[in-house]
Amino acid sequence: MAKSIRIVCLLILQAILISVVAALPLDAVAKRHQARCTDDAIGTADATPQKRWPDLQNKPRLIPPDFVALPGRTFQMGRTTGSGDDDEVPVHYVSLSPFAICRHEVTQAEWQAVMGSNPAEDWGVGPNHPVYYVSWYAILKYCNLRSIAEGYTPVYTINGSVDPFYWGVVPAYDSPPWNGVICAWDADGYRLPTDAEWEFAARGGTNFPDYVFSGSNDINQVAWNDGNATIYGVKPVCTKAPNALGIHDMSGNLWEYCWDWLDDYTGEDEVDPTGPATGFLRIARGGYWLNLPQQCRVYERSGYYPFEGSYWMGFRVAKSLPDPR
Ligand SMILES: [Ca+2]
Ligand SMILES: [Ca+2]
Repeated sequence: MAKSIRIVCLLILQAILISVVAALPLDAVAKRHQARCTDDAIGTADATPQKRWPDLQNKPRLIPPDFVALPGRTFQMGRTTGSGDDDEVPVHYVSLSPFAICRHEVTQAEWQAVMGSNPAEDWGVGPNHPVYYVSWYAILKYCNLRSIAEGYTPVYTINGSVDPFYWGVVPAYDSPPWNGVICAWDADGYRLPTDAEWEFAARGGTNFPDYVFSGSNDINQVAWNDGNATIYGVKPVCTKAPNALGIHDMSGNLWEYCWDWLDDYTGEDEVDPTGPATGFLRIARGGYWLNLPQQCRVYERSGYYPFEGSYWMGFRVAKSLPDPR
C-alpha cells in the first residue's frame, strides 16, 4: 500500500516537473509576449468583443455603429509566410493600445454626408460603394469634420487648429504644413489607422491562423481582386466574406491609406508605432479590385502621394479607445 502511494507521488512529481520544464520560455522576449498574448486572449471565431470588454461594444459613443473594438495586445507584424518585397520584413513584435476600426471602407454616402459632394466617377458609383479620388489630405479634413459633426474631439491639427475651416483649400500639391499635421492619439475622434493597426485588424487581431489574405487563404472568398473583377470598378462594401472580427474588404476592393509615411521596418519591437517623421508617400494597404493576389496579402505594403487621389485609393476610419485595464 505504502509502496503504491510512493509510486503515485513520484508519478505526480514527474508530471509537475515535465509541465514546468515545458512551460519554460525560450527567451525573455518570448516570455514577455506570451504573457501579453494569453492575458489578452482575443476572439478569433466571431466578432464578439473579448471577455475583458463586456460593455464596450455596446457603448455607441465609444464604438460607433459599424465599428469593431480591438483590445490592446501584441502580435507579430510583417511577412510571416511566402515571399515578397523587402519592406515586409523583418517580422517583429508590435504591441498596440486599444482601438476601434470600421468594418468597411468609407462609402460614397458617408463621404457625401460630411464633405457635401461625391468625387467618385467612372469606376463604380453608388451610396454603398467605397469612395475614391480622395487624397490623404482630403481624408484629414473628412475625419475632423465628421468628428466635429458627431461630437467627438477632432484628432488632427494643421496650422495650429483642429477646425478645417482654418486649414484653407485642400492642397493638390505637396504641402509642408499639411505634411506636418499633428495627431492627438488620445482624442476620441475619427482618424486613419496606423500601418500596424491596419495589419492587426486585417489579421483578425491574431497570428493564428496566419492567413495570407484578410480572413482566408482563398482570396476569392474575401477580396474583390483581379481574379473576380469581371465587371471593372469598385464593388459595394461588405459583399465579400469578413475576417474573424467581422471586418470586410481589407484585402482588395480599394487600397487603403494609413497614417504612416512609407519606409522600411526598423527591425525593432515596437509599442504603438506611428511611422517615420517624414517621407514622400503615405502607406497604402490591401490592394484593389484590379490587383493580383500578391498585392492583397495582409503584409503587403505600398504607398501613394498624400496630395493626389486615385481610382485605386480609398480608406477606412479608426478611433482610439481608453484602456480599460
Ligand atoms: Ca480594401
Ligand atoms: Ca509592396
